[in-house]
Amino acid sequence: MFSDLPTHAPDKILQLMQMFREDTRTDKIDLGVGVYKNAEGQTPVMRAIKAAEKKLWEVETTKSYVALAGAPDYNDAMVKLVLGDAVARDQVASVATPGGTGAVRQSFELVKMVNPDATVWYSNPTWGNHVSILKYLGVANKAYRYFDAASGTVDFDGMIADLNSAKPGDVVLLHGCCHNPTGANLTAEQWQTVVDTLLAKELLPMIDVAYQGFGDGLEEDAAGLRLVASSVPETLIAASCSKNFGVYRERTGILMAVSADKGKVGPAQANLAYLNRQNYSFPPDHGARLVSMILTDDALLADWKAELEEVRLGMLELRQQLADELRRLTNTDRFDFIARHRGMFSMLGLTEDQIVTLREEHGIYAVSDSRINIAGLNTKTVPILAKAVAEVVGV
Ligand code: PLP
Ligand code: TYF
Repeated sequence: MFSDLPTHAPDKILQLMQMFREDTRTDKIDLGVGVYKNAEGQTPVMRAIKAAEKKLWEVETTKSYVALAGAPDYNDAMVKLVLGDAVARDQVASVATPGGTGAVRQSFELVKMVNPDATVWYSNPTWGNHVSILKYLGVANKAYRYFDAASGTVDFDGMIADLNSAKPGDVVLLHGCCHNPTGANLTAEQWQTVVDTLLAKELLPMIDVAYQGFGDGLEEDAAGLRLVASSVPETLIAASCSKNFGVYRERTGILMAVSADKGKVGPAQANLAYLNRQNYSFPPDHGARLVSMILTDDALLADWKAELEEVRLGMLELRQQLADELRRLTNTDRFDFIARHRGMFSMLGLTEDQIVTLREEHGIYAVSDSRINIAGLNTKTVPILAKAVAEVVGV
């Protein structure tokens, strides 16, 4: 059988990670994979996570199984963090998952199980794993217009026109905030129009939120998804703790099914737990436990929020510095959008050849679609990147 194994197209981001590791230049700059890095290039364990880990070591008396849905404390705390007061707790079914990816995957599986005729609509472009998992599961999928590369803004008319061609019961995959890879996000007004479209066309929103707190703030970043969840009959939400708690390798995420009809929550809960059981039985607990310890302890919560805010503001400063520097060097407003984008990413609008030149001649690693990770920069490397970009675009 093994001789019949197929080959698979590699993930271009993970491939780039490997190329960066193998590059022996000491002044190389990694703007590839979406992992937060501080000015020293480190991805630190957050202070509140360290403190929670220390406490957990002291108080944890067993590593026995928890529950198919994960720890109830974790589910409660995460539902509150993501949804706030937008819906009542008894309108939400939820299960802990291995990372946001586990939640994304199981939301697609739920769609496939219940409505095999549904098409999942995703933004063009989107995180590569969305499309990859949809294809792997054999779920019908289609792109909707999202990004206008020329202006660096959302092509909102195109998006709504495409969603209007969806059939009732189709699923619309939305990024809750900090769109990956473009960095271009919907305004409050545009979220409202999306809600109107979902309602008019009877579409099911599936919201992937992997960067809450990295854009405009914890509450601000959840405003769009909260509007959706409180306005439409049913919403699926996949949330990740990887970035905002910095617990990437612990695999900490949650899948929520929100229903206006409380009578639907029990069956939804049973089905989410069923999917956990089919895939891996009990979800990982360590990261989830740390997250719930932080979210339910005033001092840890305050410290986590303070550190997250430092991270967010640091990225905003780098965005402004890069936009200013590019404006000065190119003498155009072509790159002003970088300061207006939010989250870890922006797409620079360079060609694949220009990205290759950045890598080969300048040791600067960006994804081939010209996505850069803003957190891969620091105040010293921003001018280096700006100069290299100005050079490859020929000014
Ligand atoms: N969704 C998006 C848009 C992402 O960028 C990521 C990034 O890692 C994830 C989901 C899932 O992350 P994880 O599975 O590491 O929690
Ligand atoms: O987009 C990113 O860079 C992050 C990290 O297969 C990531 O979301 C990238 C690729 C991948 C898993 C995570």
